[in-house]
Parts: sequence; structure tokens; C-alpha cells
Amino acid sequence: NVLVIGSTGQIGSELTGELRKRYGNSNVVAGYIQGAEPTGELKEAGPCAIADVTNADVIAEVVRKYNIDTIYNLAALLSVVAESKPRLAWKIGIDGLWNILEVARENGCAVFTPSSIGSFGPDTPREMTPQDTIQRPATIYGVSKVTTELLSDYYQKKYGVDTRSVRFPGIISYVTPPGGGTTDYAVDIYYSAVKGEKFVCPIGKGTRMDMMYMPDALNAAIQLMEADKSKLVHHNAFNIASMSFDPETIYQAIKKYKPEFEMVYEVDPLKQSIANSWPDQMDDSAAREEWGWMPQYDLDSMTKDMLEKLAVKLLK
Ligand code: VAH
Repeated sequence: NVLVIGSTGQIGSELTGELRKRYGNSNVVAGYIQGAEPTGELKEAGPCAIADVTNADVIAEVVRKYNIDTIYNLAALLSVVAESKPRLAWKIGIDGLWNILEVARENGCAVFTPSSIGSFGPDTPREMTPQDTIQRPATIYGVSKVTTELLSDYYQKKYGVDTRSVRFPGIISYVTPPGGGTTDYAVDIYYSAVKGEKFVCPIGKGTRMDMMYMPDALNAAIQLMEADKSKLVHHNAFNIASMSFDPETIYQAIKKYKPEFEMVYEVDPLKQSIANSWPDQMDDSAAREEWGWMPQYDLDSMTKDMLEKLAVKLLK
């Protein structure tokens, strides 16, 4: 059975739904914390359990009670909010990960804990960022993500725990809003377009970042966890890429369907400084070679889908 930690977050909420679709509702446990309880379909469709990564006993109890063999650990403070609460970001990101890895070691679970383009820093090559390259991130989010990669690989080498992960780009989705990231603008811009509001963009002209539509992100996580372990040269964490754009490019992609849509720039200094320290476009050839990674969406097909789905969600 599968446990999703952070099942009410931007990725966790849709990942839980997708896993339940593939493996059966009763076989996927939605882990949550007090104050972020599952609601609606997430709550009704399958088992839910308190699973606070900062409490190892609670995690161990859930793993044993539901006979968990795979843990998807989506608990994290994202890059912007982490800068205001660095100690909590570390507590959730790394003390939490340590608990997960120990429980996994004792119970023979596989573990997926995502990394991010945020794990790279200002001296990482920006174009076609290599799979193996320098990672000296300038944010506590990035420091915790590099540590996530190193600690997960350590448990893999030293104890044989099957840990795998990907470096997610900015993820765009319409179901659950992201929780305080640098790439959130690429989600918010669609909401403004559908509501017929002018979009005030916090990221500056020409700032490119790797981005990905949620269906591709979910597929990447599940496909990697289902991949033949003997074929994997890398474990934590694979570069995965699908599109790379700056605000002007996504604005024009939306304008194609909403000609009256307007955008102005009001650069947020913190978000801009973080975005400037991240690469523009990753080289994901290792993921393509080792486990067949292949994105399905591009900017146009994502835009069409986002505008359609948000129109239903927001205007009903
Ligand atoms: C953030 N959406 O902006 C997250 C993610 C790659 C970006 O880590 O912090």
C-alpha cells in the first residue's frame, strides 16, 4: 500500500487521486496534519491518516497499520515561505525526511521525496543544466533540497533503502493552489486571465524557468517509482524538464485564447532574487535514458487545458 505525506498540498492532493486511480482507492492513504485536513473527494475516496513528518512514532504507526510499502513524501515549505521560516523549513524538510527514512529502513518501504530546480544555485550552468553538476543553492529551500538528495542517496547506499526522486520544475495546476513558491506566478496568471483581471507579474521580463504541467509531474513521480531499479544509475534526483519560459512567453500563450488579457510587471525582489539563482532549462537526458521519461504537454496544450478547466472551476 501507498502513503502520501502532504496529501492536501498542491502536488500531494492530485498525486493521491492519481495513485488511487491506478492502485485502488483503499490502497492509498492520504497523510495529513492538523489544520490541513483532507476534504471532498480526497477525504471520501479512500483512507486518511494523521501523518506529521516531525513525529516518527506517528509515521511508524501509520506504516504498520496500513501495511505501507511505498511512501511519497511531499511535505515541504516552498522557496519563498521557507525564507521567512528557515528553521521550520529545515524541521519539515530534513528532520522530517530523517524520520521517514528511518521508518522506511525499519519497514522495508520505498521512498519518493522530490527535489527541485531550487536545488541548484547561481554558479550552476543555466542552460541545459547537467544531471551531475555543482549545487550551491542560495535559499534554505535549496539547501534542504540538496540535503534531501544527499541523505536519500546515503540511505540507499548504506542501508539499501529504495529512495528515488526527481528535480521538479515549477508545477502548474488548477486543482490546489501552490503554497508560497517562486514559480507560483505561472499558476496565478491563469486565474487572472479566466477572471478577466489584469495580471500583476512579480517575476521580471526575460526571467526563464523550467515549468511543467501537473499531469506530467504526476506521471514522472509514479513512472520513476515503478521503474526497474536495476536500470537506474541515478536515484536522487533526476532532472526532468518539459518547458522553459519567461513571463512574456506565457502571457502571449494565454493572449492567443484571451486577446483582451493584460499584464504589467511589479517585480517582487525576493522572488526575483530566488528566480535569478535558478537555472533556465535542465538537461533531462538521464531520466529519458534510465526510465523512459517523456512529457506529454507543451505550453500551448497546457494553456488550453488550464483555461478550460479554470473556467469550469471559477465560473460555475
Ligand atoms: C517553488 N514551486 O517555487 C516550488 C518549486 C521549482 C519551484 O520548488 O518554490
